[in-house]
Amino acid sequence: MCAALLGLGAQALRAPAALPFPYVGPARSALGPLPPPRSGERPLLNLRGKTTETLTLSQLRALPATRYNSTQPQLGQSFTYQGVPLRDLARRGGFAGRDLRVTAEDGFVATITASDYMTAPIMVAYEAGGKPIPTLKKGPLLIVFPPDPVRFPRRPYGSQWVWFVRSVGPR
Ligand SMILES: Nc1nc2c(c(=O)[nH]1)N[C@H]1C(S)=C(S)[C@@H](COP(=O)(O)O)O[C@H]1N2
Ligand SMILES: [Mo]
Repeated sequence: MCAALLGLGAQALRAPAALPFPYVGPARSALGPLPPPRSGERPLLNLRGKTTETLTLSQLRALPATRYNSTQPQLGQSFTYQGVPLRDLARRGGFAGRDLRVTAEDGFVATITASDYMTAPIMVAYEAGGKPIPTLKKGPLLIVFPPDPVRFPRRPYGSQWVWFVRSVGPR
């Protein structure tokens, strides 16, 4: 029994294996200056670093991008999502390695841990199937997890699939 308990302990304590970050498009820096917003564009994301930076869609597109297929748990629909990895947003905001707080337009708040977003390409998605994400599909911004039900099972991760995302910052 002792060995079994020790075994379980080792299992629970083992750091999860890092998943690949499938970056797409031209190499982009998370830290560099961003293009000015396009005229008429509305602000989409508040990045709460030392100061708060408000990003539009074209500015989010200028940041490092990842893209993969995943199933949105509430919609039960799969899309090829594209967005900015939380790791890159956190680097830009100067809080990489700290647990994150993600807030939504409807007041919903979730925590995403550093041990998850630093080792897996969890993203703020701005595009699904090559198009901006409509409200009915939980856009314009939503959190998307890689399609790994072992590492990111619906419980407890379902509550971290935040939709209508408004801000990302340290917890
Ligand atoms: N913006 C927003 N995102 C949200 C929520 C919410 O109320 N508002 N609920 C969360 C919770 S608690 C869960 S369990 C899932 C809901 O997905 P489900 O209905 O498929 O379980 O979305 C998460 N994302
Ligand atoms: Mo939930």
